[in-house]
Amino acid sequence: MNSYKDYVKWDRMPTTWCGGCSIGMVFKQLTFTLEQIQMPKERLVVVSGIGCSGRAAGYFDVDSVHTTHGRALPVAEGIKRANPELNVVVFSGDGDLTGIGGNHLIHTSRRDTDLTVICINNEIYGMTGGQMAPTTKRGAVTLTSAAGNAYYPLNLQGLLTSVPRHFYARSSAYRINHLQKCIKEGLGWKGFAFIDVISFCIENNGRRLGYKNGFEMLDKLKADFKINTDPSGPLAANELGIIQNENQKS
Ligand SMILES: Cc1ncc(C[n+]2csc(CCOP(=O)(O)OP(=O)(O)O)c2C)c(N)n1
Ligand SMILES: [Mg+2]
Repeated sequence: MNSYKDYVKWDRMPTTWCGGCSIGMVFKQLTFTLEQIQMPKERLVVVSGIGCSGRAAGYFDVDSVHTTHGRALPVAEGIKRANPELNVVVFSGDGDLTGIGGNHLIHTSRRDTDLTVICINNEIYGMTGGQMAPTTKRGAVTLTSAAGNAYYPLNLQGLLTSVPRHFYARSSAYRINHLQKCIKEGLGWKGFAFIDVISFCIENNGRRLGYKNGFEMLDKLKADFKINTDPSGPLAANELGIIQNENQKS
């Protein structure tokens, strides 16, 4: 029997993540889920890109790769294609996966490669100081949008569900049971499973937006998002849930 603790490299603790950061919360839920399904350690590979979220690869006590910025998906796809027996989990940030790695996201999802992607969507380039990302809300003040972000954020749900066969889940760092369910179903999905985890960054984004601490940001996630257990169409902006389609026809 593996405990969730067996999936963690304890000699690397504490992590580099700031106090009150949501990345550690999601990291922990992933380890809990691995324990629940008794994922064999030798069958699991974790791949990350660069960024605070990307540090996760180094904290899992399984084979892992900390790739260059934006390149987690092609590396993960290579691993999966070389050894289809492996469960390949990509754990990375919104900037990494949807910004610099955005082209890979389009094509890896289109190829329906059997990967489970956990995207820590804190709506910012956190590690580098808080530059606006493709996920940053319109009007949000960031390091690089002092007058408010002039652009629309990327519609991740729309992008990922434009592939006929798809698995897109939106959860949050606050709804931990729902997050575990999404991760579990994503791991069980044969194909490209993308879990968009609405998260936050207090140090390089939240304070600029007027939050005092991580708890206030977590509380905001609680207030803003509701779980839809049986969505009949696309998730509304304030909804968490799973959108999946087995249909392979174009
Ligand atoms: C090719 C390249 N470009 C830019 C950078 C600088 N860089 C490092 S982390 C990062 C942003 C990461 O943002 P995100 O993926 O959202 O992760 P977070 O830190 O928010 O968890 C950037 C732009 C880099 N390391 N390599
Ligand atoms: Mg980010």
